[in-house]
Amino acid sequence: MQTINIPEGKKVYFASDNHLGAPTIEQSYPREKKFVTWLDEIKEDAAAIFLLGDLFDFWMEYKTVVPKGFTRTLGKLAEIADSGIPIFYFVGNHDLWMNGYFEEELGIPVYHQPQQFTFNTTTFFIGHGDGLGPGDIGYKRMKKVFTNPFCKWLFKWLHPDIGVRLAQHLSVKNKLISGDDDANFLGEEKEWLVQYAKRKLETKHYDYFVFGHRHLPLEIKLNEKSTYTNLGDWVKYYTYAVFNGEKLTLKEYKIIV
Ligand SMILES: [Mn+2]
Repeated sequence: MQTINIPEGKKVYFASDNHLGAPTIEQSYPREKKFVTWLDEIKEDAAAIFLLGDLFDFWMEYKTVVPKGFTRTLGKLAEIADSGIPIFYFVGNHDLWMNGYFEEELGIPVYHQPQQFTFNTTTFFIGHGDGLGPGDIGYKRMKKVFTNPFCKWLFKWLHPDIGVRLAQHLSVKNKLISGDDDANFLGEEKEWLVQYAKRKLETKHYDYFVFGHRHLPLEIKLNEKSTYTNLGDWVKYYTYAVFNGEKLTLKEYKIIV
């Protein structure tokens, strides 16, 4: 559990699921430009920035090599982190092979599991949201392969030009592997992150649950005091959440870049 004090007038920002590089680097470039413009804007009053996964449609770190591209995003994150604004990264199912680069190069801590945070006195449960709760079964099966040490070792020995291209192809083409079901609201009873959050609340209170992964902007009251917010995405919705020290609000970034 980490506690962050939010000074008067400052805010905490949340965004997820940019899927940079998909379907191609060129085609995702306008989305990247918009995201970097947003980062540039929020740094003015950000007390902290949370990126909740799938920033990249595919990310792989070899010992001395990372994928090409995303220079403006990485540069902007470096600039903001260097200015003293803490940035927190939670891996998504598309970029779970992060292995030290963000920490060493950008000074950004990377989490592979959901975490609890307290901002002033408000409690948050934060994560990407993949594989939590009931359902998402095809993806859970694939995640076992993705995180298997032997599979990771095998993949690493493919030449990056082959390995990265193969992974990009699979990521864009295969929804079972990427774990992205069609993003339609299933109804509260079937939304597994709602079920997951409700179960969590049985043992401990949180004011807010914030996840990505669904690619659907959602704000769902779980009970009188708790809310589940899904951040939507930066592919279709360009949505983000902002906490002003009292309340979390879901917003749309409307600027046309
Ligand atoms: Mn995603």
